[in-house]
Amino acid sequence: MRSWSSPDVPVLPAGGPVVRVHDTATGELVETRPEGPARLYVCGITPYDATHMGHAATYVAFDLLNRAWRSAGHEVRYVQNVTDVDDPLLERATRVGVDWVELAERETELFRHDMEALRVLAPDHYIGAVESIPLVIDLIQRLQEAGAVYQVETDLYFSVTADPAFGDVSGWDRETMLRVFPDRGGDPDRPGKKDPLDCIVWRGERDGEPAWDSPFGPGRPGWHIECSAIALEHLGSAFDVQGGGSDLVFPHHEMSAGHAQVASPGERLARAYAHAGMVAYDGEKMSKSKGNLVFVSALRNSDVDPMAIRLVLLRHHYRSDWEWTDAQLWDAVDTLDSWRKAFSLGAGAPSGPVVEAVLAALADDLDAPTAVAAVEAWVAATLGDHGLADTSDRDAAATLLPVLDAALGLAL
Ligand code: 5CA
Ligand code: ZN
Repeated sequence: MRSWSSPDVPVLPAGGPVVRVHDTATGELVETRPEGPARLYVCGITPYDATHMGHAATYVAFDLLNRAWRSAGHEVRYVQNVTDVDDPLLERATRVGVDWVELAERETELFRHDMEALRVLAPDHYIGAVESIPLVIDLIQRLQEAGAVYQVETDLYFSVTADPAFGDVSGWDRETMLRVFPDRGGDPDRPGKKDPLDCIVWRGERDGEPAWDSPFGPGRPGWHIECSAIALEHLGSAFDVQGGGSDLVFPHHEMSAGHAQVASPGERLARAYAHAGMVAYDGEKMSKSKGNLVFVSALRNSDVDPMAIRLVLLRHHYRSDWEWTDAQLWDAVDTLDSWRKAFSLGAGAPSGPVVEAVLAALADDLDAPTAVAAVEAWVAATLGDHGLADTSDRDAAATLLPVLDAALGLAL
């Protein structure tokens, strides 16, 4: 499917440091050591509603990783999916009386515009679930050959016990898995299942639902296998980072990793699993199902500077859970005003240490708040807290602006 247009990224003269990210599977910061291009898979939207600030925060987080790798001199191969057929999308389409294909296309198009406005670099491969059905079928057949698939009525399930490493991505115990599973698309109580945690890989056709032919009868892909199949096809196994929000740790990333590992024993899906914190609004996780949403497109339509939205997101560490408030947006608008004023002077406080601090912070588990604080300190010194501006660096703006653009995605 069509991706969106990437903004140009200025090429920085000095190479940035080695990039470290927090890996959920080990609970540790790990150094990424890409062999050839750095390979990144980030779970994409289920397009039944517009992009909210939670989505935006997650995609901006992994955009920082993409940018940090580029700053470190790596090429990046970036893949993202679109879950363009799944239960929530079909339910919403039925409820509002629109064709599910139309709904998915409309919301995906809105998402592309939101990503462009926020200067999120586009994936090289932007792949829908529907167009990946042949890949899903192949992967299910490999799982069948490994004896990891069984049938319940017209549905096919993946046996989690077939994966000796099951549980390694989340590190969760069985009790926690069982508690969370039903809220995240699982069906632990379905009669006929071998293990309550087994997940659907092929859902047989139901009345009124779309279905595609397959060797297992008409139906559609399960959710987790969609991401395994797309990632393996476009990145291969043991790619550098799989990313998504922390609500995907279990079951989604656990199961996707399980499918890949059982299909190719001894190989892991990703080397690191990175997760962004949840953005809340009005006291609860922002979610399409709860409806407590702040949409990127609504702010864009009211002429809010998308760079101010991006700055609000950057001021929170990607791994923290936080709550969106409008006050943070107005504060970011004011901050950008002062930044633009400082940069319009051309000269300013010494820029070298700021460049270093920004690149070091982002390479250190995408620490955007520390990077932003370094810029704020430079702006304060340049504008002069007490009217005594420090303008000792004649080329400060010319040095810093491309770094803000390349590393933070902020074009002023
Ligand atoms: N299509 C699947 C992934 S394959 C999906 O989870 N779609 S989604 O539209 O529900 O979410 C898209 C991305 O936004 C996921 O990475 C999800 O973890 C993240 N996300 C959803 N809600 C929030 C939130 N409130 N805060 C931060 N990230 C969120
Ligand atoms: Zn996914």
